[in-house]
Amino acid sequence: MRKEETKQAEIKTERRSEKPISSDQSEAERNRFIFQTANNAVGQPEVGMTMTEGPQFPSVDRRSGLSLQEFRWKYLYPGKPVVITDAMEEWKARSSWTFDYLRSRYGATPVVVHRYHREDEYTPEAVEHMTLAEYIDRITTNDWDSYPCYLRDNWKLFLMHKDLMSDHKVPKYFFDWFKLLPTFMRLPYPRIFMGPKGAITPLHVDIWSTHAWLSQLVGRKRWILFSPDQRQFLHNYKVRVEQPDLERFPLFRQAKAVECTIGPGDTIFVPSRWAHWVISLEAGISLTYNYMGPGCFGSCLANAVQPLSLKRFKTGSLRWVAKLNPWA
Ligand SMILES: O=C(O)CCC(=O)C(=O)O
Ligand SMILES: [Fe+2]
Repeated sequence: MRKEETKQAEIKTERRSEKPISSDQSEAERNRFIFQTANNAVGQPEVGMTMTEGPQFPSVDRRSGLSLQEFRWKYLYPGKPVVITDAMEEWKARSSWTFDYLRSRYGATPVVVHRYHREDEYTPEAVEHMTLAEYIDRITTNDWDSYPCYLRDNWKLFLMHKDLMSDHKVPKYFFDWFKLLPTFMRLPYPRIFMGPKGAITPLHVDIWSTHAWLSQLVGRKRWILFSPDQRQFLHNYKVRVEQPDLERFPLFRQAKAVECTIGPGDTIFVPSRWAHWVISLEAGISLTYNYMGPGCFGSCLANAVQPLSLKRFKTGSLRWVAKLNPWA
């Protein structure tokens, strides 16, 4: 079970391994960028931080009442991110999912959390095991500096507590063509992210060049996104967006980003091959799916028949997926 979890974490993002950050960058410099980043977010200033200017990059569109047709022609087919502010209005999770609620109902559930190290960032080995209640207690009483642990990509909560599945519904915009493939060729979704204030997801593109959507239930997150044509400036996604080492990664200066801050009730659509970097501005909870659709059929199908799928078929781990996937 643990092995499978680690494997999932490994395959979730396509990202080259990291080299240590340059040691001549002082702690203060590193923090300055993070805090500027956090403070430039739209919304209320953080307690204890000084609010600087507004967002640094052009904003991702925020839309409500978006028709399926408009979503397709304006965002999905051209591959343009969008924040949809009313895609989860009817979800039970929209009102019920709070840290207290999840803690009181599912607190005894064992979870695996990923510890972030300054030098290596996330590695498959750096995981810790505890109950959900313990984890929630830690992230609601610590920030990233004192507790750099992120519950990432967790789909087992849904497996262990089937009732959680009915708390959300896939919004009409995100039809997943993986539904038409046998279960062993798919990755298990949905996944939950839960983390403390300041939690970071390093720059990456999503697995199999899938499209993704993520709905925010609790807390705000700031996203910085780069379109696929910016890839040449991203040094194989090795740049730390929060503290870019421009001597090592000089092309990053030329990279053009867009950004948004999402909060409870918002759903972000991240098109295939868009690199993204994410920071939690408060302790938060998100639910996410990666999916196959126009623009990423080739990469998804190529990957779906890779040895990983065959291995999962052989080892029977498809049973987990079959049990989880709502359409299986
Ligand atoms: O919410 C986050 O921290 C990052 C989510 C993400 O990029 C992903 O699920 O691939
Ligand atoms: Fe991602």
